[in-house]
Amino acid sequence: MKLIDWIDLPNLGDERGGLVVAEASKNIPFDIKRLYYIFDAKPDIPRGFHAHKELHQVAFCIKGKCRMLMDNGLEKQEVWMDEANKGLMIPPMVWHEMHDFSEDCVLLVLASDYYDESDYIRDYQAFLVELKNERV
Ligand code: T46
Repeated sequence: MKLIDWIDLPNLGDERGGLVVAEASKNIPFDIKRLYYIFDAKPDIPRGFHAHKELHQVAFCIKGKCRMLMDNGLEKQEVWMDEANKGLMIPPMVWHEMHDFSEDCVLLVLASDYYDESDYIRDYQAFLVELKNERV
């Protein structure tokens, strides 16, 4: 699977403004059980720094911009998120970090399951060990 995998949703907007639609199991490749959004993040305070064991997510930067670092243990890539209709897939077992939030940034995340802290791996060394165990 590609480390950077975007979902491009059409902008159905017109002269009145933009409109983007996400539909579970249609243009979003999982059943959406939760959404959350991050706003008023501080430009110099990064967030994330974890991987999920099972959770599938897709993140849309619906206003402003931020930089997302994605790391599958073999490869790291960084992308700018700054288009409201482009969602970045965050699959299980990808370490991700969000940096350089613009002051107006709003990051909307659709998730395949309810919040469960036991699904998080928040220690980078533990993440690498878990990946190694998966590969044997
Ligand atoms: C992710 C990235 C992109 C809840 O109680 N319920 C929730 O649904 C969420 C998302 C968070 N929380 C609690 C857990 C922490 O006590 O809210 C607090 C802040 O969460 P966290 O430090 O994990 O926030 P981020 O910005 O580092 O990560 C978040 C998501 O948690 C995470 O799943 O992939 O955004």
